Amino acid sequence: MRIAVVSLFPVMIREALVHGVVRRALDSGALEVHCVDPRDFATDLHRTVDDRPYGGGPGMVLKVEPLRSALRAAAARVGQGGRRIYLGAEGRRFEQGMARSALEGPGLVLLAGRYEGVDERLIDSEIDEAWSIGDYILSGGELPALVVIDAIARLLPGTLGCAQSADEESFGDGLLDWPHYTRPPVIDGLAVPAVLVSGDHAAIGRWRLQQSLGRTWLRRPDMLERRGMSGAERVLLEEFKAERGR
Ligand code: 58G
Repeated sequence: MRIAVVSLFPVMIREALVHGVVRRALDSGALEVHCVDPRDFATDLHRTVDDRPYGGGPGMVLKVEPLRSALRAAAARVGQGGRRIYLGAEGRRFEQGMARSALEGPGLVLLAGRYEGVDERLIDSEIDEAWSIGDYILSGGELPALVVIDAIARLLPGTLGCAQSADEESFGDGLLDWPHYTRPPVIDGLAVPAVLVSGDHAAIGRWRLQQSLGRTWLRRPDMLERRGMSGAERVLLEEFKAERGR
């Protein structure tokens, strides 16, 4: 998977990619991240990339020409079929399924804007989609780009999110994760749920699914509504509710 990020702060991108799963994906070659700085494509003495907004108002807007050159250089790094995505609060909410769908193509071009945004004509002519990581405004698209890269990296071959089967993983099948425990078996009088040390793997599997269903019902009923439940799952959830009442 190739990802090219167009950003005025390439160091911010590169320095965030040296840890954990993302680093391993880069080291193994499963992931390539290329940074393209629009400033390198500015043609004037001062390497200008921004200008005042037409119509007036505060702040600056990223100019078309250096951004367009940078985007085209970035697209060339990714190759044919790489979707060009603008990160902005007006975009489509980024969700797990979008990270998964990214694996189907050769890669992505991510445009991280700064200032008040980018000239809309560039969005119209050089961008395929807009994605948002949530309903808040950030000072730049770099953190959203890193969020997208991280979510994709852990799905690549040889990483954790890939090793976990889709039906086991949180969100992979539209449910929240179950609770996790490790040693010691008792701490501050709090014991690990007995089923987890029973050695009964079928019972453990049922308990985990029940916890996932119960937590999703409690915290994200919207997710459960969208996903639906099998008959067996309904029984598990009813049992969760009954136990919670006691
Ligand atoms: C208004 C303000 C329009 C992504 C800023 C455009 C990017 C939030 C997200 C911008 C972002 C998100 C310039 C700074 C986009 C540009 C960027 N803020 N929620 N800010 O994913």
